[in-house]
Amino acid sequence: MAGKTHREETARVSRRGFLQSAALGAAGMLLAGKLGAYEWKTFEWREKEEIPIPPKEDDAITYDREFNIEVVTTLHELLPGVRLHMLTFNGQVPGPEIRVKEGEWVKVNFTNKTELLHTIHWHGVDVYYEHDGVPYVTQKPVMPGQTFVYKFRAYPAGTRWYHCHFATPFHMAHAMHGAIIIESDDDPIKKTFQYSRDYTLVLETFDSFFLRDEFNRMLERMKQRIWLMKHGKLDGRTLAVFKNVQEFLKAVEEGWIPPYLPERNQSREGADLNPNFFAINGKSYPMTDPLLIRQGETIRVRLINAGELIHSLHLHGHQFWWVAVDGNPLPQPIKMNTLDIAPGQTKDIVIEGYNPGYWTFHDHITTRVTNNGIYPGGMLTLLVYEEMAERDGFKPMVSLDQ
Ligand SMILES: [Cu+2]
Repeated sequence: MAGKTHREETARVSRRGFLQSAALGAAGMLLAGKLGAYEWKTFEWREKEEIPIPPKEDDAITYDREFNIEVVTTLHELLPGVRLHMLTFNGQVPGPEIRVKEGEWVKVNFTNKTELLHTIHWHGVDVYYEHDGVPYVTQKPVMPGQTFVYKFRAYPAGTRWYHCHFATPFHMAHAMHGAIIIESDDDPIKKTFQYSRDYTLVLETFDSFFLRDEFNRMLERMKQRIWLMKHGKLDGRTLAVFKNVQEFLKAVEEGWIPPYLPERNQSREGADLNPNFFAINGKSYPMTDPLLIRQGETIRVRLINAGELIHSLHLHGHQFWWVAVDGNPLPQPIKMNTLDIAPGQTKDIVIEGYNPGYWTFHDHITTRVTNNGIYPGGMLTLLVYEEMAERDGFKPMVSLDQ
């Protein structure tokens, strides 16, 4: 054991204790108190508390938290030499992480600084329906230059997210997304695992060809719109909003032409998305940030699939605990090493630091660990043991001349 620190030796012994406890079954629970040997139990479901329906507008409400979010066009660097024009929130990829406490009243001033229409949808948050961000259905789209104020009570606790809900492929292909983490003092995951670090990984897909083509098309449409406005051919009906189905049908009967009708000679614009770049928090490997852990430490990792594809995330050298889906704690934690996550979903995992090293954590669908087709890249990061990184002088890419 020469060269091992007391800390490492302690962790090794506790690891043995963990293995013994596994072998002893229920009796082994008496050895609890060390890494991995916490009590295995079903999460206690919280009593259903009375949640007031958020009022539409109420001067009596004091807002606990206020945020400003702007949609802007950003030249974002995924990797050295790979810079893509994207629509972003506050110029960041992903947008700013909003962290609030469950029950807090939140106000978000959302300003559209682009020539397109946008909204924000609070994905997985129980908001009043007029603040849900579905354009033409529950709210008018936020027009260029306009500000819309979203107001909601943060509920329920968990890993949730927000994104633009102006759901054309063009908007979905961009980076108009971010995490909203609603914290709770009653969080069963925190209580059970006592983790010391809390990571958020937003999983993203980008089609560089699609983005470029769509931006060019947008500029073309802007030219057309300016021409139409100059010639008085752009009126209110072009961007019509109807209050209900009856009103919509009446307008069609009276000769209003729905904008989605295909023209006779129209070719298909906006082919299917075929992402060639895959990112974690706005960066592709090797520029992805590593997950740092220490031997004996427990960390929580919140995964948010903001892209268009299903991912199959695999961690090397460890079994982790899957603890929550869509922000909500599972009835009990599940031990695994490969976790699938569908578009729109969030999943939380807990990793215990029991196997020092540099371990990859990546999408097991191998076309996603590439940058424009070249391996290694894309949706890949490392679980890095900090004490080793400090000793070695951490480099994210492995040196081949060892
Ligand atoms: Cu949008």
